[in-house]
Amino acid sequence: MSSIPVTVLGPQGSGKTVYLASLFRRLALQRDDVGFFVQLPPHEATKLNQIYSQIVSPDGWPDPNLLSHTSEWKFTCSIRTEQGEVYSPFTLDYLDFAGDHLTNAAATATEYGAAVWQRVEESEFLLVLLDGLKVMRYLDGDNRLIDELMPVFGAIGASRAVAHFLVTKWDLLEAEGYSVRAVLDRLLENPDFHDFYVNRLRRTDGGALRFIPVSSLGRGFATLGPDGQTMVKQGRFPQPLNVEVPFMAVLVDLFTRELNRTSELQGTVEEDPRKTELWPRLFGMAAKKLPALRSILTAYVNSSPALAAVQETLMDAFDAFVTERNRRFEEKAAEDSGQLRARMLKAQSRQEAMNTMITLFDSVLAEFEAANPGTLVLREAL
Ligand SMILES: Nc1nc2c(ncn2[C@@H]2O[C@H](COP(=O)(O)OP(=O)(O)OP(=O)(O)O)[C@@H](O)[C@H]2O)c(=O)[nH]1
Ligand SMILES: [Mg+2]
Repeated sequence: MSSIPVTVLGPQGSGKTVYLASLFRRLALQRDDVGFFVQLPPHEATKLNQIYSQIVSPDGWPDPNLLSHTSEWKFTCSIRTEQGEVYSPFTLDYLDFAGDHLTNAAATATEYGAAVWQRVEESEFLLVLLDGLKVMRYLDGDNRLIDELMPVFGAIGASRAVAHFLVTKWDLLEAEGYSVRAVLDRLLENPDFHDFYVNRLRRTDGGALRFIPVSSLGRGFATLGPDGQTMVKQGRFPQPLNVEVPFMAVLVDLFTRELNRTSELQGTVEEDPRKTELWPRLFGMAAKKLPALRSILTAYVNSSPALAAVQETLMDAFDAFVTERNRRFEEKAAEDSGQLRARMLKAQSRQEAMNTMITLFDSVLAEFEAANPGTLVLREAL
C-alpha cells in the first residue's frame, strides 16, 4: 500500500524526534478517547520505542539527528472493530530531516541538502515545528524564531502544500497562560510573518494552514533549567497534549484542498461572496454536484501522490466527507465524535472504516477548532 508523504521541518532542537516518538506512543494502542491505532514496520517501531525510552528515562534526551541522516517512519492508521477485524485505511510516511538543513547554509549547499529542499518543494504536506521555547523568547522580544523560518515561509508561499505549524513544548507556553490566538496575534506583529501569512491566505488554490499547540511530554514533565536552555525532568508520567491532532488533520485537509480546487474550477466560489460564509456555501454546492466532483477528482489522482495513496477508497470517502460536513453546517442530525467513534468500530469493510474515520476526524477537528480559536486559518480571515 502506498503512503501519504509528510515532510517534517523544524530547526535543530525544535522537537521533531520527540514529537514523533510521543505520537507513536500515544497511538500504539487503540485508546477509547482516540478510537484508532497505528502500526509501524517492526524495525521502525523498535527504534521509535528506543527513542521514547530515552525520553522518559530519568536523564538524557535523544541525540540531535545527524546532518546526513533522515529518519523515515511509516504510520499505518488502523482500527480494530468490535468483531475483531483490523482495517487499515491509510498510511502516513513521515520524513524527519536534521534541523540543520534549515539554518546552516553549508548544509544546504551539499547534494544531500539540495535533495532535502527539493523534497520540501514537492511536498503536499509540511509539518513545520515552531519551537515553543523560541516562541517564548520571541514573545520577550527575540526575533530569531522568525529569522530561522524564513526559508520555510518561502517554500510554503511558493507551493500548494497543506502546512501544519506545530507550536511545540506548549507545556511551557500554557504555564504562562498563553492561548493560540494570543501567540498568533503576537506573531502577526512581525512584518515578515505577517506578509507570509497574508500572501498565503490570498491564494485560493492552496492547502489549509493550521497552528496547533502540542506538547509531546505534557504539563510538568520537564521544566526549563537555570541555564534557560536545558529541560530538566521532574519525575512524572508524560501526558501528551494534542499530538494526534495533526495526524487526524491530514486526510481532512487533503479532501478540503481538493474540494476547494474542484469548486474553483466550476466557479462556485465566486457566485456571491456576501451571501453566506464561504465554507458552508462551498460544501452546500459540493453536496449537490457530487457526481461531477468525483470525475474531476479522478483526474487529479495522477498528479497527487497523496490522493494516489488512498485511491481505492477515495471517491466514497470524499462523498461521505462532503455529505456529513454539509449536514453539520445545516445542523441536521449531526453526530458528535463519541457517536462517530462507536459507529466506526462497527465497520464491516475497509471502505466503511475509511468513511467513518474521515467523518470522525472532521468532527474531532471541529471540536478542537471551537476550543482553540485561531488554530485553523481560513480565507475568510482576510
Ligand atoms: N518541555 C518540553 N520540552 C520538549 C518537548 N519536546 C521536546 N522537548 C525538548 O526539546 C529537545 C529537542 O527535541 P528533539 O525532538 O530532539 O529536536 P529535533 O527537532 O529532533 O532536533 P534535531 O534532530 O537536532 O533536528 C528535547 O531534548 C527536549 O529537551 C516538550 O513537549 N516539552
Ligand atoms: Mg531529531
